[in-house]
Amino acid sequence: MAINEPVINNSIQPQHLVSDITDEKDLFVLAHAGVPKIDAAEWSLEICGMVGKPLAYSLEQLRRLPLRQVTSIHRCAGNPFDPTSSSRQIANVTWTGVDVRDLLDAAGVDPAATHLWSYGLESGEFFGHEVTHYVKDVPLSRVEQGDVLIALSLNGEALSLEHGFPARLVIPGYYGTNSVKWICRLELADRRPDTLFTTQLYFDAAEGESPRPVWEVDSDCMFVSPLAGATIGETKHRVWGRAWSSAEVVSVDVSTDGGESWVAAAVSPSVGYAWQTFSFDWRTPGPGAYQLMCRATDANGRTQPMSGWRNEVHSIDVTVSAD
Ligand SMILES: Nc1nc2c(c(=O)[nH]1)N[C@H]1C(S)=C(S)[C@@H](COP(=O)(O)O)O[C@H]1N2
Ligand SMILES: [Mo]
Repeated sequence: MAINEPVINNSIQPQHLVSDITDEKDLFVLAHAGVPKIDAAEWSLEICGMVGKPLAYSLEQLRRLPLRQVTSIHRCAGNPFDPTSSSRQIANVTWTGVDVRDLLDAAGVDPAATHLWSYGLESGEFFGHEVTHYVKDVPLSRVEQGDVLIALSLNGEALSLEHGFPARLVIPGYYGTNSVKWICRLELADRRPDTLFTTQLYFDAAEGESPRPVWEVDSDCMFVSPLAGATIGETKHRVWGRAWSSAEVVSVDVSTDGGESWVAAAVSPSVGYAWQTFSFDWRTPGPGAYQLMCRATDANGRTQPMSGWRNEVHSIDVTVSAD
């Protein structure tokens, strides 16, 4: 039997950020140990661990529960072996599903539980590591805030197999790595699980800091127009892009001189967990080569490093032509 292997298709282009909601065909796909085969009729979601009453739901049972819709950024953290490399795989999509809070209420969570462990169905191999279930965790306090979903659909359509059919976890505001696809088990516990994707990978430290789980999305932004390498003819050009973070983005600063000076761009209001749009009318100073940069700051005061981390400042080179 062939071993399941990683599926990594994360070539997000700025053009994919033009539409407010990312089309499924433009979405990245990540599957560390490959895409499993699923029999929906056999599938169930088990809720176990530190609960009063362990439960199991079939797909039909889940579909009959109250469903809610959440539009959220969907952000891959990039290569788990290398958080210092820039990665900007971002999308903005609408999920429909059951709030995990409702499922946990039905099961009766032990007050001593602190973490929710989630299991994907698949097994396979990830760069020499054997994977039996893709396991992640989230603090129970995040689940209790609401909008953590067992999602059944993406942009109004039933989930496709590669995006997690029949059901996946979605944790708005958290990196995509936490949103476990092909979910089969939710387990309540009073600690973090010690597994490959929780305490070995996706547990990283910026220089001088102690390791922390890759949970909340860092502040970040990206130019959509102009494109890197573009030649601009106009004397006035509308520079724009998308900005996002786990908290509201309160400002985006733009530099047109390689980071020497910065001006505040206009930023659209924050709506739920969706990305925000920034824009800036650039009066070009004259023909020549320019380096444009953008830098977002969120309501918690977190801004972007200039280099050396997954959310480093986005920088593009453009040319202003003579005519
Ligand atoms: N079961 C399972 N869930 C998973 C993964 C995985 O490998 N297995 N990859 C994660 C990562 S790293 C990301 S970025 C998102 C990607 O979701 P998508 O492929 O639907 O865009 O799924 C997450 N959920
Ligand atoms: Mo990812």
